[in-house]
Amino acid sequence: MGILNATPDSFSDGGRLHEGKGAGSFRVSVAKALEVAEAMVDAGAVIIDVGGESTRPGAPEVSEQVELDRVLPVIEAIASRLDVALSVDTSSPKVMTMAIAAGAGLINDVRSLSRSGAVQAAAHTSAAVCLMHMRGEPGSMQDNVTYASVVDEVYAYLEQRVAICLQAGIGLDRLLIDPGFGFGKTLQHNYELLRHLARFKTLGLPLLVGISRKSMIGNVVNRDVSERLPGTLAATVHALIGGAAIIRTHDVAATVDAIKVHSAVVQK
Ligand code: 7PJ
Repeated sequence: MGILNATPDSFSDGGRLHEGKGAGSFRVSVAKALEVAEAMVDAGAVIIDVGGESTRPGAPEVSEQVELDRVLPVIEAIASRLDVALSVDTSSPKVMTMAIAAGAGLINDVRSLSRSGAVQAAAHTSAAVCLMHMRGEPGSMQDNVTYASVVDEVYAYLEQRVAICLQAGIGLDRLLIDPGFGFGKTLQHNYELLRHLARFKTLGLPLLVGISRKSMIGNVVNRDVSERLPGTLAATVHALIGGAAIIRTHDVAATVDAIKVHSAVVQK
C-alpha cells in the first residue's frame, strides 16, 4: 500500500502535492498526485492510500469540506486512469461515502469507525474497512501513555471494533486490522506490538502494518525522517514474519523488494 498524502502538513512527505505558496494555497495538484500514484503502481503498489487529514502527533483537525476538496479529485483521477485499488484514509462518514462513490474500495480509518455515523456509513457501502487501534486523538495521543499490557489491550480493542462492525452488517470478509504503530504508544509499546504481531493473527483477519519512516524507527537509528528507509525495511521484514498481509509505505519499490525476498525465503 503506497501512501499518497494530499495534505500540506504530513510529517514525512507533506506538501509535495500542493501548488502555489503560502497560507491558503493548499490546493492539491491532481496532475502531481497522478504522477506520484503512477510511479507507485509501476513500483509494485497494489493499493494507494489517499489521505486528506494529517494524523501525525499534534496535527490539527481539518474540516470535512477541506478533506473532501483534497481527496475526491485525486481519487477520481486515479480511479479513471490507473489499475490499482484505492483506499481513503479518513474518519469522516461523509468523506467515506463520497470517496467510495468516487472510486475508493477501502476505508482506512485510524479511529476504527468510532465517529458518530461512521459504522453506518461504512455499512451502507460494500467497501473493505481497516480498523486501527489508536489511544486518544492525534493532538494528545503521545501524552502519558500507559498500558497494563499493550498487546492485550490493543487486541481487545480490535476484537470489540470487529464485533461492532459485524453487528452493523459489515462482514468479516470486508475487515482488516492494524495495531496502529505510533498512535498513542511509547517506543517500547511499539516494539512490543511488533514482537508479538503474530498474536493478532488469531483474530483471523488480514493484518495491515504502517511503520514507514515513523519515530519508532527514527528513535532507534537516530535519523531524520528522510533517512529512515533501511530501519523501516528491517522492521518491515519483522512485520512480514509476524504475518502482515499489507505494508503501508512511502517507499514502494524498496518495500516490494523486501517482500519479494521475504517470500523467497518462506516459500516451500
Ligand atoms: C497509519 C495509517 C497506520 C493505517 C497513518 C503515518 C501516519 N493508517 N495512517 N496504519 N499511519 N492503517 O503515516 O506515519 O499505521 S498516518
